[in-house]
Amino acid sequence: MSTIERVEVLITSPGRNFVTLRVTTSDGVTGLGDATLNGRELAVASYLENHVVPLLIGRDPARIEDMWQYLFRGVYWRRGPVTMTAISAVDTALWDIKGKVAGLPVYQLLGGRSREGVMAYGHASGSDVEEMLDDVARHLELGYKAVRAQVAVPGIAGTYGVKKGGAYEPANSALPEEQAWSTEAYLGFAPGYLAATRERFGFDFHLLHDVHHRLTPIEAGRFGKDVEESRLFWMEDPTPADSQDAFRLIRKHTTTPIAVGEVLSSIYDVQHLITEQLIDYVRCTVVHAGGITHLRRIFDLAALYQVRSGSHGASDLSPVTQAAAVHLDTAIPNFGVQEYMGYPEQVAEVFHGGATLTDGFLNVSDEPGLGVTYDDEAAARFEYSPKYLPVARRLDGSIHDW
Ligand code: GCO
Ligand code: MG
Repeated sequence: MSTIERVEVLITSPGRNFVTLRVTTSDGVTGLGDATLNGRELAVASYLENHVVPLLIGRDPARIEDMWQYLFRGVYWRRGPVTMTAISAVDTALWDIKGKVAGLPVYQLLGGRSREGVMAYGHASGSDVEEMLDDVARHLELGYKAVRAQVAVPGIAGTYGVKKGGAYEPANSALPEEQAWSTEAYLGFAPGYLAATRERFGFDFHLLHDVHHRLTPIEAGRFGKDVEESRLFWMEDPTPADSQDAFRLIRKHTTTPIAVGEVLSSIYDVQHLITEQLIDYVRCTVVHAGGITHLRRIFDLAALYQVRSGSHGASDLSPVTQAAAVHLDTAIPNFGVQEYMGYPEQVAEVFHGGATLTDGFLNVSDEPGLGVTYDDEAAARFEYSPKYLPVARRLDGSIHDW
């Protein structure tokens, strides 16, 4: 029997921080898993190094489900983003190994192809409406069929989702940047620019918008109602999902579809959202929601309730996660859309291969496993430095959800 012989926790920063787990078997097969938790990278690295790696050595890499149960139930302290990201990394690496051993791409192990390509949505943003509209035009020219639109709220410094310079990178400083927030200003402004986007470009593409947990349920109900004529593909994270019940109130007021899940890490966090049909898209990801094994379970539950997938795919999720996500998206029946932001240029020096975008659709190659390799020499050139996500304060100085 082949056993797990070596497990390495690799940290690099090619334009942004990434933690990667590499598992090597006694037969010399290696598998990669992403273990990046933005702004909390070393917590996961330490959890892996001190509490997970010693448990893996000598075990059978083929027993993916058993390993998942062992790491989830065996820990006693259940769930939570640090634990679930660590489990994800192990799970993803074992799927990569299984694919290589079988000589098959991971999507084949998951049941094979359900679609020819995975529709991606890109990020259009601007410091004002004109800039955002130009960015939407650029995305449509690039072939995107789905575009997310975000504009800085006038008079409010540092809105989430808006690029500064080349790319959008919210984890931008050694200590958290403090950004301002005004719900009134946002609610008075955002519906107008979404309408302007439809006015200029019509309805022949999918338009998305991220509320980023900023509203109360009743405010979200009003927002959803105000944007109904813009026929959004979804409004994302209209309110924090700490209370799944809160979404009932939003549903009473609007038919705008709802997407939730990027900060959630287990099936229990989305159980009622799904079974009560309080959302339309579940946005959990491979890296933060327990790997391919657990995300498949979430998507299968969602399929029973006509909820589709819409995995988080920001640039703080490594190309290993993107590839794993596209393998899963390719195979599941209830795929919705996949977020795709792209990466800083240097990322391709460290991570080779992975998902490729053509005419708005992502695909993975037929290489065995996930189809991503890690370049140690390149990785060594990019040293880790701590970077935090911002925090938000209301205009009176009190903390708001970022
Ligand atoms: C998204 C997200 C991101 C997050 C980021 C945090 O929809 O892509 O909201 O932009 O803010 O991933 O690490
Ligand atoms: Mg989001």
